[in-house]
Amino acid sequence: MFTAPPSAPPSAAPPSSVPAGPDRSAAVDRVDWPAVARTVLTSRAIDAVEERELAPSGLVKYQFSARGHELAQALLGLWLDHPHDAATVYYRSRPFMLTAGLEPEEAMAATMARAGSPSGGRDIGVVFSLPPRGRQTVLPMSGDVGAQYTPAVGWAHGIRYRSEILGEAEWSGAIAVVLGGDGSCATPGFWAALNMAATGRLPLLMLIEDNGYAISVPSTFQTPGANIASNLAGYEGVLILDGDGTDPALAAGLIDRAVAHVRSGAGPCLLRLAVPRLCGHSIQDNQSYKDDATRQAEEARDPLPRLKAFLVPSRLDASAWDDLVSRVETDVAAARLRAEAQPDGDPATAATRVFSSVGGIRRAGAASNGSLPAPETADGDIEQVVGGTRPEGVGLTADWATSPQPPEPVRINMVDAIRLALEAELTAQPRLVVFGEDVGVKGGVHGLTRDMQLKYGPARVFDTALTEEGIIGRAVGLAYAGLVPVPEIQFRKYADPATEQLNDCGTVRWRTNGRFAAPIIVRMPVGFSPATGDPWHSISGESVFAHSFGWRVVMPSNAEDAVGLLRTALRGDDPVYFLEHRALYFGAQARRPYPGDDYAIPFGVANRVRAGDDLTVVTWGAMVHRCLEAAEALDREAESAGGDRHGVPKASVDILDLRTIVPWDRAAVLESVRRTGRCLIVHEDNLTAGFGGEIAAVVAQEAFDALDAPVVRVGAPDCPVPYSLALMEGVVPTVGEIAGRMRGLLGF
Ligand SMILES: Cc1ncc(C[n+]2csc(CCOP(=O)(O)OP(=O)(O)O)c2C)c(N)n1
Repeated sequence: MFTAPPSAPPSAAPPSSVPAGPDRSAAVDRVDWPAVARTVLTSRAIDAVEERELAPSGLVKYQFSARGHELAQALLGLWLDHPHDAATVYYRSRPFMLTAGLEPEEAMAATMARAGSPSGGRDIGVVFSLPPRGRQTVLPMSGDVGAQYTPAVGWAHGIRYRSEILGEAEWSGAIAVVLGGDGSCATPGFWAALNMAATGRLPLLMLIEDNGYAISVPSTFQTPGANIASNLAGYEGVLILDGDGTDPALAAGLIDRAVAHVRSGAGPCLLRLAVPRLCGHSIQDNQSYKDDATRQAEEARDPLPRLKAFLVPSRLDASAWDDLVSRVETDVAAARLRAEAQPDGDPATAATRVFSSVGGIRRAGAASNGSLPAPETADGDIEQVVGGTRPEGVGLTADWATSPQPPEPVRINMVDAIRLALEAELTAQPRLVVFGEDVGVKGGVHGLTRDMQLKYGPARVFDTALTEEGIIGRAVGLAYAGLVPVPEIQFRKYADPATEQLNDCGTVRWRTNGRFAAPIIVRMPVGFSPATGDPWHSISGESVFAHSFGWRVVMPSNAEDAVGLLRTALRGDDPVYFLEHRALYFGAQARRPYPGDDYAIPFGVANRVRAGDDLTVVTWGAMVHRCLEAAEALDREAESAGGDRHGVPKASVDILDLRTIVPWDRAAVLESVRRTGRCLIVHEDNLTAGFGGEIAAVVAQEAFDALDAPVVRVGAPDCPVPYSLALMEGVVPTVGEIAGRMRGLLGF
């Protein structure tokens, strides 16, 4: 039976005492209090303009105030003075953004969706990111509560890697910071991050701004006893601090202690600061769930009058305070007019910057292994300021080799070929790291990373905790820190818990208007195994990935292609799903000679694995081999019947292995269909909304007049893959079924 927790929000109240620790009262004297006051007042003035004028008049659609939260954030920003400090934030973090260098004009341009906002009007105005402006970098946040945590862990890990493994002294002492509310403490991202930071002793500061509510739901629903700090008192490896975020001296002391702890390399810290939310969750929220007494108690804890009382007259005389107030009001009013006068973005640009401007597909002849300059975009902006290797000009390019070099006579398994390619890239790219569940000591559940840790060390090839959200979120943060992360998801189905991070990763470039990128290469086994199937390990599922934004989707059918495509992925600027078919890891059909340590294949170029004139077959992954077998079965039939319609003892079937689903080679498919007049699409993913539907639609639209027969798709029925091999025959397309469809189309 559901039992509601007590509805009173005790977390809104500050703790009665400050936890023991070194005396940080000296911190108070080091604070630039006029700067703190300016930030608090500026944030308050922007909120006032939006709440009273811009939102009611419809100019701001999503209005989120930070009233009550300002002081804690304004203080924290002062401590982030290392050039490689970075933070992930949330929608109530505008005061903190002002400390990072966000201008009031940009802030209001953002909420009014104007062209001059950091996202160019693409994202909600309080969903922030900001490349470094002499202060902390603000990494792209997500609209998903809790999704901000694990990328911050990745940045913390990146600091450790760059300072200790790459020996870049300038990264030493930097920290990662993440801001979140009390509601976010109930999310998987929070726990994954806490766990990873604590087990890795990573330099991460988690600031929890506890205002007692998540929209209307009191924090008693989020955390037992409503105080995350007291619950975590025994959590090993994390310094837990707790205090009143409206008390200037106390908050400054706690922040000073928290930052000093994390900077010293002693490990992460969680700092909970109790703050009042002096507004609705957003402007639409009338706070009907708070009674008058609660609201009065919150008003009594407003940090602004507390700050004034703290500063005036002992640190600032009254007239200086008044001057500051009126200057801020004048500045914000002027900034508002400038923001309002900004144009809207150009609709013609709305769908740009989804992928790298070089599309992850660099042409042969580009610099072979040197630095690449950041490309100029059409409007003259420099693209990709943060994330991946490109901004620092240290990335390698993939130069296309049309034929494998050097030719090796020995055919090897696809699993070994992928291992060799990964090792070659680990050697070539010191920033590349490989990680996931069991990939370290064990060498992966398929042995793909066998001995890799021995060769490259535990800093470059390592095990992770069992949290897919954590694996991908960490990868995203590592990519922001300029590394080349190659996370492994143990099986396709187990990417499910990481869905939020995966989807958010794909939209980073677009929603930051090209400024940030998170090129991560996610390897995962997919599909049935030759020994058995099952609903958990045997999913193919590429169409779901193809439907998400900003991802390249790669699915090789043999060892040689796997090497060439993996190299392109590892040297590109876009996130890539690299789908490795389980039946092909050790399957004889997929064996090829190792094509060499420089071999690369461009994305979006299909491979004609069999040439013919009467039927086009479009396929990928393990189905390539079944289609070949089916065509060979037809050859035998043609032979015994005395030849095909051309009198040749072969079925004239053109088979295209797409190799990459995003992008897919439309030109090759259309050229073939225009020649053959018939099209069969074969995939292992289930039929409804499978990628075959996309191809069929394009063929119908673009080559309708060339078709002599309906476009036919073969795929799994809409059910999971069964455990029994016998039952599996009824789900995964068989050679017999494919041959039957070929026969039907050839005879149409
Ligand atoms: C994953 C997810 N679920 C639900 C929401 C809708 N939502 C937006 S803010 C919010 C409350 C968050 O509260 P808290 O973390 O305490 O921050 P506060 O707004 O109180 O500062 C909810 C439920 C969301 N954005 N993301």
